[in-house]
Amino acid sequence: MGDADRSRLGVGMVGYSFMGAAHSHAWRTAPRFFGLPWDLEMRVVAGRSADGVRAAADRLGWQDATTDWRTLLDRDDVGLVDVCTPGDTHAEIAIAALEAGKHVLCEKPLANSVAEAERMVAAAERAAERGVLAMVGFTYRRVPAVQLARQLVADGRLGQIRHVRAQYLQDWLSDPATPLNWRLDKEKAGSGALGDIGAHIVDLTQFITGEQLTGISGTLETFVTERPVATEFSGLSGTAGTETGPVTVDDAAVFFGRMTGGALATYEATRFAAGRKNAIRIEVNGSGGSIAFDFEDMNVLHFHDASEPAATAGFRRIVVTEPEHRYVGAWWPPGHGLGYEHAFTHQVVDLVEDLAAGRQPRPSFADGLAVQRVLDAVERSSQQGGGWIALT
Ligand code: SOE
Repeated sequence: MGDADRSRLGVGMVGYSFMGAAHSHAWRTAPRFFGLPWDLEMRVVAGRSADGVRAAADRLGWQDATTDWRTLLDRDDVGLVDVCTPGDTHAEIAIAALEAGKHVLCEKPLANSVAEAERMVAAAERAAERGVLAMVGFTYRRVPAVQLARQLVADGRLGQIRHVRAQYLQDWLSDPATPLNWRLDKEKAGSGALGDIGAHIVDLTQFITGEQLTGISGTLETFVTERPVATEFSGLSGTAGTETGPVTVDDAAVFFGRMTGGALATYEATRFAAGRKNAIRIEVNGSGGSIAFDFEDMNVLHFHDASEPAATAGFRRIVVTEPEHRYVGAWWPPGHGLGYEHAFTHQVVDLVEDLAAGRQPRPSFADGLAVQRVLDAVERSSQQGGGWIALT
């Protein structure tokens, strides 16, 4: 096929802050390292401030900037809308984009409520009948060591899964002087640590084990209920003003559940784990062995094979940087590791390959809804003092 015959996918992105920057990097980088079936065009970025969005377009590599995301829907040169806004606008933008015939990539968690997520799934199902497809961005699935963990489970190397242990530990809120931002506002974010980072470990544990949670019991806590209002905020830090305002979400979530195969699963999501920066720790114990992953050492997977002789058995540290490992061959020579941003690039690669093949990308909006149901169950359980909430 000659270059002139290659299809092009024009992308329009909504939001240009932390996630917008990570997604922009991925749209720019994916075609440069991976042989994609389609050419990508970074057409337009939308945001609320005219100056801010124009500066972001120039900095992040977008051709046009607009303050009205709805204009993306009328553009013939935009085939996909990438939603990088806070959760309160996901449903509105994603549903409108799907109805306008645009593929959608939507940041996690899918929505701020189960009702919104259900409407998004219904819109995605209607769109899929016309070949218009939607994906939710649980990016950590695309870390090569996570892919290897899933492969080991799928290959039966862990046998019957008995324990799933998951933590997502950050500390960027442990200082009470850290100012408020939208992630601490229930109206905008839906929930706190639960939806922001707990959603990731719910998705990861279900992805790695191939099992679903069947019920949950949990509790939420807000340690610091009042914080300074920010005069400006960028990424996860900002400048504190003199006024204060309420924190309306949880600071930490602790919950446990049962999985379809009978395993017990425990979860801890907090932004108050002093010294832990982005520690996503997943351990799975089965009748045949165990795997352990920590995102703070993200190029490594620990694997214990219980069939090895007892005298020499034990966790092996596998450095997941070989060309045999998923995605790795497109990057550097063996041993030269990957980082946070690579998972976003892999997400674009998988998405574009699926779109070009007319395949439903995963995680789908239905997968996002399944996670949303778990988040909702944890909130309800916490309100009832930790009571058991069945999920299936
Ligand atoms: C903040 O806790 C945050 O940026 C999350 O919103 C992201 O999903 C995670 O990748 C890193 O931490």
